Parts: sequence; structure tokens; C-alpha cells
Amino acid sequence: MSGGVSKVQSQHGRWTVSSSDEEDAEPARQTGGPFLLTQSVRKDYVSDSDETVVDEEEFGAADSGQGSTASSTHGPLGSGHSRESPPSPRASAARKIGQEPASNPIKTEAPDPGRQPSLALKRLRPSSESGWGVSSSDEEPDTKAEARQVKEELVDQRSPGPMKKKQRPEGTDHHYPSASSAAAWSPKPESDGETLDKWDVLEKAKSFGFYLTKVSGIPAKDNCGALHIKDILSPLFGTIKASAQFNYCIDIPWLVKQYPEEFRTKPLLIVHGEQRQSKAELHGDAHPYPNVRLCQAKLEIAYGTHHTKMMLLLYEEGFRVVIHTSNLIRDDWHQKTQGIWLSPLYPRLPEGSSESAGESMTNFKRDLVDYLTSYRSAGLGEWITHVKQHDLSETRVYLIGSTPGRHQGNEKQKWGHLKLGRILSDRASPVANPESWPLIGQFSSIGSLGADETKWLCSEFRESLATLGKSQRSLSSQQVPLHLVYPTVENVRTSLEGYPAGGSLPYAIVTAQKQPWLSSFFCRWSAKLTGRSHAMPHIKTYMRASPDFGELAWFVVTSANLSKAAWGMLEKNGFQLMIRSYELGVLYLPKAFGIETGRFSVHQGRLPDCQVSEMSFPVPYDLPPQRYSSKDRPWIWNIPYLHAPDTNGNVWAPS
Ligand code: K8D
Repeated sequence: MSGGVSKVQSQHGRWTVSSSDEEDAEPARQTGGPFLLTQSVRKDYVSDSDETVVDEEEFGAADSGQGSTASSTHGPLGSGHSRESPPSPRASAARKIGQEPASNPIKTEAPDPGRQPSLALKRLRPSSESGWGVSSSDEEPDTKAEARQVKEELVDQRSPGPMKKKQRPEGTDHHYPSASSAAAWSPKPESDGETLDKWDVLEKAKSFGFYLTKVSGIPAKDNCGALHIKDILSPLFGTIKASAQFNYCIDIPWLVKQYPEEFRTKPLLIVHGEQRQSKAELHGDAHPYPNVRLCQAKLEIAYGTHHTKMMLLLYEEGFRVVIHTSNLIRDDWHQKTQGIWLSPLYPRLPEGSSESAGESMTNFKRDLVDYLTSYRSAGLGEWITHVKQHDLSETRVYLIGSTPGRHQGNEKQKWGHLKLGRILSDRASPVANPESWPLIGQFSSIGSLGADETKWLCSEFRESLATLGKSQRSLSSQQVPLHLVYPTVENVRTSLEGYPAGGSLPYAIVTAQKQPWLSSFFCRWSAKLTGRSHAMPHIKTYMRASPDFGELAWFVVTSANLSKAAWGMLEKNGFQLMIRSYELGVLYLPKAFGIETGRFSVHQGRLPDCQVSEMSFPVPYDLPPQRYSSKDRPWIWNIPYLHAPDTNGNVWAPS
């Protein structure tokens, strides 16, 4: 690692304890904080005779950044009060990864009936360095084939394939993009600007642009179609001229290494929310890289964070937007379930195009410009210009963003849950029995949601998400079932990472104690059909499913956890929506993919040979969600778990 000496410690006290009602924010993710080791297995339940010396390579520990030190960059603060947790992590935190040797190279295999030895003993890929952006000798052949396939899907959209002109599908309306919008760059002939043929429908529905991150240590078939950050930044996706990385936790030396060598010196703008000392540290980290510029997102409301995870990639060939859920640190791309939306390759508009050119039927361009403008930052000006200069008309998704503020009037419905509710009102198709179509939320952290479910969760939040078309706007959302998918302690313990995975699931004990009522909504993490049951979620998704969970009315992948800080809370009798954090996600509506039934069919798991299904949505975890049993408890990161060792033989003992 090229970073300097770690200076992670003692980031306490950045936040003072709040006496106001500001407890809705999620706890700061203490990636850089002082921390309590996941001590290696306690002797009282592991007999010496079980001791096994484990080759570090067997666990990928030879790779810098792998091993038990990971936990020490994600562990909870000693203080039980989340408000005192400084959002310190970032660069310094990340840099710490890989600098400290594994504290305990000798692992003890603990007897654990529930344990799945295959997880612990599986040989992991040597490291994420085997991404195919590096030298060919490092590459796995199948990885390259996959990359080519992804390229065909996402870069070569200009080759229309076999063409056949057909009749307009029934029910095609103005929400659907006209064939002419594609004509600017598609060689497909005969577009008359009005008709929309089946070829278009299939072509456009072909890819949802939805991907998961690659998981080290699982069978290759389960990583089919999954992407590492090196894949996303590879020349196969475009020749990078400049890029912008929006994120929360950023390890600059690691990030630079994810770019192919030929792109490492191209201008890179990092948009972050760091303040004071951690901002200074981030600047220190950037100093060795003259091409790296930093842009600090304003956070003028207490307890806000810059959660947004987005890449803007300016290519010789055009422009691409990537909205995802991973921090820019090695651990977030290693053994977690993370979501990625990849835009198509956007062509550059002809010189002198009008302001309104290149808009999509989802108004994605306008919304992205509005989102970027909300930073009110000079550093983003040129990126707003880049967006304006490209044709985003092929975008099929809606942008759902949050930006800090007390939004009123016209602004109110541009952000957070009110934005989602507005799009669902304006653009989603009603269903016959809405009260039997459950809502599912899935996330990696939980804020303080109030004394009972009526305060926010089952009132404004569920009301917005339960909207389906104008007629059903806020109609008896009280009856819509709500399932909240969040890992149990057992999920974390038996995960690929073991307890250290809990460092990215920062639900705090003080918060949990205030909302025992929330337990009745909880469902376990399970992703058998994607092979990701043991890759803990850092993805966040929200969806509306049919009564039998076989169809979806819509699907969202986002950075937004289950918190008022992220989604917004109504104040002043609904006059304003108060949002603390920056968040970004995308909404999939079936009609925008030419699916006129207004419902995606649900597809779980991968089809053979990395195929993607054309009309069914690849839901990344098992449905229906399974409620917690009476023994299950939600993962809470700042209490000890000493009585059962994790996959790697460690326990969790936060300070
Ligand atoms: C993140 C306040 C964070 C809390 C939760 C998360 C999460 C993040 C930051 N800090 O997404 O789980 O951006 O990873």
C-alpha cells in the first residue's frame, strides 16, 4: 500500500451528544475508529486439540488488506452513544487495512455445529488484484470471457443486432421512449419517431444494468455477471479521459490502483463529506497524486453524511454513470453483497444541441443535473457540463436521490421518500389488491425511527412507498404488509467475513433499545439462489412484490438505509421534508422496460452460462422473506458476541 503511516486513532468527540430529536440519523460508521479486536477464539470453548495452523494463503491473508485487521477498521466505538461516533473512517481507516499484520496468524478452529466448514476452508481467490484490469498473467480466463460479455451488453449498444421491423406493442404510451431517441446514434433504420417495435422492446429490456459485486471465495458460477471495481474501470467499458467518484469511505491509494495503469493519471475528482481532521487526512492521502482533486460536500444539517456512491466516467467514446452501494475500500468489494446500476454508454450530443436534448423518458438527465447542482459546489460545474453534453435518452431508470435540506414547495417532492412516492404515483401501474402486495425493505443500517411504528415507518415512509398510481395514492397504506430484511447475529457469525462483516452493519445498541417494536418486521438475510447467503449485504433495496412474491411492481437499489436521515422526515405538519444525508439510487419500473403488464416477473439466481433473463428482474436475495424466529436477533455492532466463534474462529468484543 502506498499510503503513509496510519493515523486512524482518536477520532472521538467530533459529534457531541445531542439533546434534540436528532437521533434519527444512522450511527456513524466507525471505520477508522478505535476498536475492539475481534479477539481470536476464546480458550474456554475451544480446546487446544482443535488447534489448526492455517496457511494464510488459504484465507487470502497474503493479500494486503485481507485478514483480521479488517475488523479493526470497521469496529464500533467504545462509547455506546452513536452520536459520539465520529464519521471518521475514510481514507485513514482504509489505509489502515493491510498495514497491520493479522493480529493472530494462527487461527483456531472452533467446534461449531452450525458452522459451514466449506466457508472457512474454501480457498479464496488470491486477491482482488486478479481483476482483469491488470496484467494478463493475473487474469482468470473465465473472468475475461465474462468481461467480454458484459462489454457486449453494455458498450456495444450501438450494434443493434438482427433487425426486424414490427408493429407497435399495445398500450405503448408517451412514457416509453420513442424509437427516434435512439436514432441519433443507432444504425437501426426505419425509425419514424412514433412506432415502437418489438425489436426495440426486446433490445431495450435486454439489460437492466443491475449487477452485484464479485464475491471472493464462492464458486465461479455464482460470480457470473458480477463485477469487481476493476471490471467497471476497465478499458473494455470505455477509454477514461476523466472520472468523478462520489462516496463515503475512500482509500485513495487503493482506489487509484483499481484503475488500469493507462488511466491512473487521468483527472480524478473525489466527492466526499469529510470535515476537519479527517478531511485534512484525505487531502494528505491525495497529495501523492497530482491528478486527484477533492470536493467536499456541504453537510449543514447535523448528523448528515455523504452516503452517495456514484461514478461519473468521461470516455473518449462518451459518458457513463454508475450508481452503486460500495465504499471505495478493498473490503467493500471483497466478500459482500453490493449492488451496481451501470448506465448505457451515453454518446456525446452534437455541438450546439439544445438544453433539453438527450433527456430520457424517466427525466434522468434533468434529475441528475438537479442532484449535482444541489451540492452548490464549483468543483462539480464541469461534471454538470459533461452530463449536459451527452445523450442520456436511453436511460430506463428513475433517479431517486436525497440531498440535505429542509425542502419545501416544489423542492419537496424532488428528494427522498416523497420523490419515490411521486414517481410511483405518476408512473407506476395500479394493481387489483394493493393491500396484499407487500413492501420489502432491505438495508445494512437502521436509524432511530421513533417510539412506535406510527411515528415514521408505517406513516409517511410506508405511505410513500405503498403508492401505485394516482388512484391509490396514500389509500389505506396501513394495510400493506412490510418486511424488513436485515442480517441476524447468526447471519453475520456464519458469513464469509465472520463477525468483522458486522463492522459494516452499524446498528447501534442505543438505537435498537429504543425501538423493540421494530423486531416484528425483521426478516433474515438469505440469498441461496444467488450463492450469496454468506456474503453480508451492504446493498440496500426496496421493492413492491405481488402476494405470492412472483412479481414486482417496482424495485429500487440505493445507498439509503432505513433512516429518517436518508429518506427524509416530514416537519411542520408536512410543510417540509427534512433530509440530513446525501443518498442516491435508481428505481426500476416495468413500463420503462417496455413491459406493459406493469410487473416484472421475479427471477432468482443465475441462469446457466451467465445468461440474463430478458423480462424478469434478478432479485438479489430469497423471496419470500423469512421472518426472524423467536431466537433470532438483529445484528447490533457495538455489543459483544463471545459465546460462538465465527467462520474464522473469532469472537466479537467491541470496546
Ligand atoms: C455507511 C454514518 C454510515 C452508516 C452506514 C453505512 C452503510 C456507508 C456509512 N455512516 O451504508 O451501511 O456509506 O457505507
